[in-house]
Amino acid sequence: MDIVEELLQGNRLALSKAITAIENEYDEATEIMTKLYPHTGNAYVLGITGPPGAGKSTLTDKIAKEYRNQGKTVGIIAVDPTSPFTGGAILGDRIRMNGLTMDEGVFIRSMGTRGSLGGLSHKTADAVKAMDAFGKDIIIVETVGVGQSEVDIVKAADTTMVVLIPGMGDDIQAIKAGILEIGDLFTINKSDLPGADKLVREINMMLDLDSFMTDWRPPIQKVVANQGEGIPELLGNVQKHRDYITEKGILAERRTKRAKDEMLDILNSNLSRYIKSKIVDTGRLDNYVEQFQQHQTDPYTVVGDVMREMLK
Ligand SMILES: Nc1nc2c(ncn2[C@@H]2O[C@H](COP(=O)(O)OP(=O)(O)O)[C@@H](O)[C@H]2O)c(=O)[nH]1
Ligand SMILES: [Mg+2]
Repeated sequence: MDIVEELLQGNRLALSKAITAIENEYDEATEIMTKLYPHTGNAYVLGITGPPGAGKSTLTDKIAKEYRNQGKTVGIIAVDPTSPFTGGAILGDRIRMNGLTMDEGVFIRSMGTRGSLGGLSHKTADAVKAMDAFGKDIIIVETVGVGQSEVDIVKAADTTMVVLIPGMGDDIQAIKAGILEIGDLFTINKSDLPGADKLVREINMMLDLDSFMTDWRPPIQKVVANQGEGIPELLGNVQKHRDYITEKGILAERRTKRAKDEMLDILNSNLSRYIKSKIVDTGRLDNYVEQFQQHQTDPYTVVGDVMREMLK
């Protein structure tokens, strides 16, 4: 029996192998995705992002347990774009998500960059699909939210939760500016620490100024993740957002947009690979550059020629 059949029958090892193939861009990954695709589209994807140390993993653990209490199965993908080694990430998350690793209804996977950031958002999206096809009801994608690549990762989510903590000082301005547009929900974790209410007021003010505001105003919820305080309310807000985007057709819109981006993404990366194999690896690029330097030709002319050659 092949790995996809096993995965579809609920074999966890097969799911694990499929994600490893995706992560390492093994040749069979494309075939796996092709076979899995018809079985996707049933899971709901919750993105959790925020600065390092905000308590995202602690929160993910509590949220997953609450979903389990509701009888839902959960997949967790912890993406650490700063970590070149998934092994390290796994260790950290295992500690944070202790009780979950024993639960058959939860599947946890960490993904790092393995050297290059390129393609991480695409790989994350494919890992989400693998868990979706596996049959998980809810898939949580946890990622460190500081830059564009992380924002791209969160685009795979249906609902995006931004986690902030009090006492972040000036950093907060920069972080808030970047994540304001992507937050469907704002969670103020570590509300046991001073400054939580001040942070709520600040975010409220920023939301007041947001000219792109639709009729969904992101709720701002205070929680204490390590004590499990505020978690059921948080899930209530996720559900409200889910209902809202479903009723308004926004969920369908988002998924359509995602399918478009994905198609272009795959096309782009295939083209890049083709260009690398034909132009870079063969030494042609070096030859061209030499010619440019001697003013025998120019990049525009060469690219024109190369394009004609490729499209033949
Ligand atoms: N005081 C306090 N500490 C917390 C809370 N939630 C998590 N932490 C701690 O914050 C640290 C970072 O948590 P972690 O979940 O790894 O953060 P992540 O980097 O965002 O995933 C850990 O030491 C947690 O125990 C909270 O609500 N209050
Ligand atoms: Mg974490």
